[in-house]
Amino acid sequence: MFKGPFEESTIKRAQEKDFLKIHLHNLRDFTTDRHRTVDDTPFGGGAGMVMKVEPIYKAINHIKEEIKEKVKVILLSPQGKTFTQEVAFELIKEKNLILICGRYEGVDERVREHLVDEELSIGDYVLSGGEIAAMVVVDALARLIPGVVGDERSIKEDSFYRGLLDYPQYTRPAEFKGWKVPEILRSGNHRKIETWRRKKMLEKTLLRRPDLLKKAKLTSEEKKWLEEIRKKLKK
Ligand code: 4HQ
Repeated sequence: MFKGPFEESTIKRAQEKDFLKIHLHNLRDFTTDRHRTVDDTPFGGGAGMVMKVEPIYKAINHIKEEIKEKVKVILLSPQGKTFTQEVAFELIKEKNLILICGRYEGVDERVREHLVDEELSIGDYVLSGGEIAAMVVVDALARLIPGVVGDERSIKEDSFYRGLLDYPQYTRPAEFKGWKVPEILRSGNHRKIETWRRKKMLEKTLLRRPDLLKKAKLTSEEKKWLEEIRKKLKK
């Protein structure tokens, strides 16, 4: 599952430049029975299967013994704290991460109680397994490593870097089927363009994700603009 996504684009580049090393481990390699069983029926009954604690314990120990460095153990699950850009900026400070990907209906609670440092969810929906969630986390982190994304500016200008949505972007042609690019962007007046963009970020965030504004770090000028935009929209 990991092969394709890890061999493309940002993650590929990060690995080639030796900024990132990804090691994949199959939990079945940490079993001892003939069928290499990683799941079992739940105590107390009920539908579905539960990931066993022992293979996960052995896998984590194996990795920890191998790297002999500080490592943060993360479980991907819908019960976790939501993985946001803010969490990404925290996680990128870590030297090593173990991302545990579960299948079936979940993992034995003792994994959370004794083996995991942090439980993360990539969003409120149910995936078939933690693998795609782990890939999402790896991708978001890889592009934060200095030197991986060519232009450092693009990280700072990212949507969410400042907790706001992006401003609208356009490229050539200046007119297509009568649909015009805003005149200001073609004016060459960089001060005015900058102001227009900052106001558009506020407007878009207010309209689509007002929840983000509570946390966004705004300058006093931006707070003033935001009030103006609020008034304008009420009319
Ligand atoms: N799953 N964010 C169930 C997720 C998920 C999510 C992973 C499905 C774990 C057992 N993981 N397995 N959302 O839905 O991270």
